[in-house]
Amino acid sequence: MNGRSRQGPHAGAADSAYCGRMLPIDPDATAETRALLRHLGALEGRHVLFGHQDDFAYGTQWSAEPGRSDVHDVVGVYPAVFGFDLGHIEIGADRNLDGLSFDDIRGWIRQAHGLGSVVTLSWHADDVVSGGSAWTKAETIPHLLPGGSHEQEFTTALDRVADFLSGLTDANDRPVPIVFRPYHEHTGGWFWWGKGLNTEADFIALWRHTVDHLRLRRGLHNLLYAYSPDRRGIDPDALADGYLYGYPGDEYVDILGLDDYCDLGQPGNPAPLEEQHAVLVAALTTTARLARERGKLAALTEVGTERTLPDPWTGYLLRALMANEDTRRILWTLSWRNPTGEPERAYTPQPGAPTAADFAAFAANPFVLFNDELPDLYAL
Ligand code: BMA
Repeated sequence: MNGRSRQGPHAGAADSAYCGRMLPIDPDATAETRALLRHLGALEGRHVLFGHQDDFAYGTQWSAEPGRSDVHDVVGVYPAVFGFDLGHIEIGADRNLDGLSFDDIRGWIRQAHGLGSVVTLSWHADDVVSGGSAWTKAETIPHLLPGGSHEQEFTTALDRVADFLSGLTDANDRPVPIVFRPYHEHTGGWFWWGKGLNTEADFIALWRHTVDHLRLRRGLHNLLYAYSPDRRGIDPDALADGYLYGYPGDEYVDILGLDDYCDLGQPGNPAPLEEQHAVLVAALTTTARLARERGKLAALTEVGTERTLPDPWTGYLLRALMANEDTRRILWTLSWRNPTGEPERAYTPQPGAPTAADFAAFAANPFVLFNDELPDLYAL
């Protein structure tokens, strides 16, 4: 049961700020990949898509139940964007870093695409130099680049990513368009590719090398590339400069993303809530403006709405997304995963949870699209 509006979006490509001319960085992108970017561009300023990480895989109180979704349990519809993570594909593992089998992930990607939603993949890549996790704090990048001590190992890692991505096909054997979001949150110092551990030039070189490898050497043409710095590593008084730290260039990025957990009432942030909200709005405004200046799309590629807020969805997140003309151009918002048995770490509510009614109100807002209200994002 849900009280959601059934009104579909009324956007057409001709109404888009880009008049339907927006093109992927890959001149050889598949027709469906080009269509996805164009159709997303046509929704800009009119709607925001709701996304959830690992939505089909498990929820706070279940795992491996085909067709189940915490989001669906609460609002009766699936997300418009599905995120999954490739971490551990680079070491040739059968399961990702959260224990999900890559065969299952491939199936969920097909399922999400078959429903007409957007699929985005992040990559918590291990540090192939030390064998440590993505959270290894070492200057790893120079060892991976051409001429580096682990160039060969890194080529193998990239090839394993490419092998997985090239196996993602739909029911007609066409490649599924994927928003690939590697090396996320690089403005923070917690991943081996992060700021403070490497030079900015090396981060840019890593990004470009990765895109070139997938596109030119491996011939993958079903990818849109999303760049996603984390707000925590960006000075709120110098948002644009901080955002662009490590930006690999307009030829290497399709979507300007932002990850933000720190401006949403986390216990670790001592600033009054309204101040935090203002920073969230400013960060989204900056992201969308920088995207527009470059003819790119913008998205809130990860967000952590705090469960302790009274109305985290309508009163906080949606208010920020609808705050002004710029924030309204943020194309999607993706909530992170709901680990089984850990309700305190869930980023979307359970039926009956204190914030479930607010989540349903968020879903019912005509500005917000879930799967059932999407136009055909892949129509040629
Ligand atoms: C992080 C946490 C980790 C998880 C990783 C990849 O943000 O949720 O527990 O392993 O994402 O999903």
